[in-house]
Amino acid sequence: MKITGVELRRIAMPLVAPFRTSFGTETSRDILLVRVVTPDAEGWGECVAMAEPLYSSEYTDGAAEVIRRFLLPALPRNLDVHDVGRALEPIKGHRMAKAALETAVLDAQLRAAGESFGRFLGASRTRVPCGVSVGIMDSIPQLLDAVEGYVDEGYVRIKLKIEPGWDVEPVRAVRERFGDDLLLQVDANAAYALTDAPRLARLDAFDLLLIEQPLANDDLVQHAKLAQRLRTPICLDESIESAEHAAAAIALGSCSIVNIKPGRIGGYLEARRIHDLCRANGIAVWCGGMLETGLGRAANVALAALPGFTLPGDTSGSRRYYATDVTEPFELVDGHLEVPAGPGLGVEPIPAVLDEVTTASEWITV
Ligand code: NPQ
Ligand code: MG
Repeated sequence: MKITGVELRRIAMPLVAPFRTSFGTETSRDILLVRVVTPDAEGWGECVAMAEPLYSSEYTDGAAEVIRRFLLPALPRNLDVHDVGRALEPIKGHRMAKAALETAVLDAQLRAAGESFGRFLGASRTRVPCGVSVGIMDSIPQLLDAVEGYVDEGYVRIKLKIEPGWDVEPVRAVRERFGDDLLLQVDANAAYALTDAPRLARLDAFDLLLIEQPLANDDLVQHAKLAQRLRTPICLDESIESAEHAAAAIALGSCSIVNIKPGRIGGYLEARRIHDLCRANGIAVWCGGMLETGLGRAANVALAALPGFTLPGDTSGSRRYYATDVTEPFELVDGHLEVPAGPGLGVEPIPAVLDEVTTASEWITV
């Protein structure tokens, strides 16, 4: 496949409500979209980097810069998506930028071949059960109202964002209000230290599916120590940036579950490798989310349909985050999203919506 050119497009997507985590409050997403154009087809990749480097070291402006200055010049003239990872390997890090570019190449290649993401990746289901991530709120009554709304919409699993000062009480309140059958988990986004183990052990009383990323990103050894002191399974998110990190975490006993976010680990091919590795080692995986539009969501839903994804993901419906999505909205049916079956991502940006949210566009001839 030969790439003629690439568009870097920036869109501004206001969130339906502020989303507060232990690293900050987001009210709007500033998203970089990569459009790869070939003679036969074009493909889209959504970069999951945030405007500021708060979740990871990457950020939107930096991702655009590394794509235009280093990644595009490193791509071979004639390429297959399987060559992209190796071609980009000399450039260190910048996995979210690499993932966006590789995904756009993959989408173009699959659209040209008439094959869907799900089929290419090895999906074993036509729909996936969906969970929702619920931000930190100002009060427990406000949290209970939010959770009730999501339960009523059909979400099959609730994830509560936690931080020191917002952990045991909100979890207890949700468990008491919605009962023992609710699938419930928490995500700390690295807000705790190993010295908080006694506090985190109090969460053991609430029968959580998992606690996600309690400690710092680079602390696999401390996560292994924490795992010895908790009954609640530890799931890693930020710590796992590659299949090698996943292998190290498994060997050390740092986690028993992995959150797979293709952006964080450099793309869907690496995501499939981590899926395969975890499956072979009896480690459950689930698909994380980064407040994607319908473009990123389509690919995530396809990935979440692989057989090793045995826990519901943060693959929420479009309206969880956006009043108007850039594609046809993803809508929950009976707590599930359907895996798109059309070529490539199986969804298209709606031109009028895309133009309305676009803040900048740059065409690069390759
Ligand atoms: C997580 N996602 O699992 C992330 C964190 C996160 C759905 O909880 C803008 C862009 C805001 C990316 C807020 C969910 C974000 C973001 C939170 C990612 O850790
Ligand atoms: Mg997380």
